[in-house]
Amino acid sequence: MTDTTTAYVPPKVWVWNKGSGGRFANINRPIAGATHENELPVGKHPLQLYSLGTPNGVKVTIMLEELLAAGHKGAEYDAWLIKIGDGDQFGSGFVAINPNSKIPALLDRGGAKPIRVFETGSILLYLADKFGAFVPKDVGARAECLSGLFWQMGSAPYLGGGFGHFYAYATVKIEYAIDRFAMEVKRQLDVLDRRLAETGPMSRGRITPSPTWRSSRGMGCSRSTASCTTIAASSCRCRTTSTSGAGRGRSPRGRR
Ligand SMILES: N[C@@H](CCC(=O)N[C@@H](CS)C(=O)NCC(=O)O)C(=O)O
Repeated sequence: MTDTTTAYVPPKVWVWNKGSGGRFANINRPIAGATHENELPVGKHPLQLYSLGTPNGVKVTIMLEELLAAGHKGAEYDAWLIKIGDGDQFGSGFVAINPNSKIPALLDRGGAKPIRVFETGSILLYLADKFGAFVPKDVGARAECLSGLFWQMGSAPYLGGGFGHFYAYATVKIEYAIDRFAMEVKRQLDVLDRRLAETGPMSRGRITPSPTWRSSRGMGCSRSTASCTTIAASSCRCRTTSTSGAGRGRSPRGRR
């Protein structure tokens, strides 16, 4: 293993080094809040989805499509593209819906007052509650379903994202960081594989429905299979759905 321990001494107090480079250096900063004024577009449906076809973004799109496929007409939505590479997530309108400036974010305008929802796990649960769908009522089955959801939330975005960052985006390839994240991502995928081995067979990219952790593969996601497979466990009943942009042909309007 390369010895990287002598090259860098961490400072006692970290300061923001704008010149650190990396693919997202131009949009990343250590403070929250909007960087510019920008109103978000609003369509004709109560549900407004602001997102992008990333592994995190597609989770909510899949859930909405599954709700529609299950006959929940109220799940019709307008999908709006948030180009994170261009910094759209730091516009004032988006930050008002998600103060954490990450896609996806949802605005439900169906009630007396608009309800904002951010964090994919929270959005999935909100939709499940709103439509009384996909999360089992039985206390044991519900616990199992939510355990799968929270496991996924705690693992996939951070570990998958961390792996992707150090493996693909970092300007310096740090063997220790790549090894650490690769090992954890592999272990998480093994958790998922073992669970899927218990819950049902998989054929041609589709998981046969099983009581909990229903899942799918091949969702048209542009990132690694690892991330796609992992995030799929978040939606408790998924069938294969092709997704590109923020929504699969469901008013996927770009803003520019
Ligand atoms: N914990 C968040 C993670 C969302 C997330 O990391 N989104 C990424 C895209 S996959 C993003 O918006 N990145 C923009 C940025 O970091 O500025 C969730 O589950 O919603």
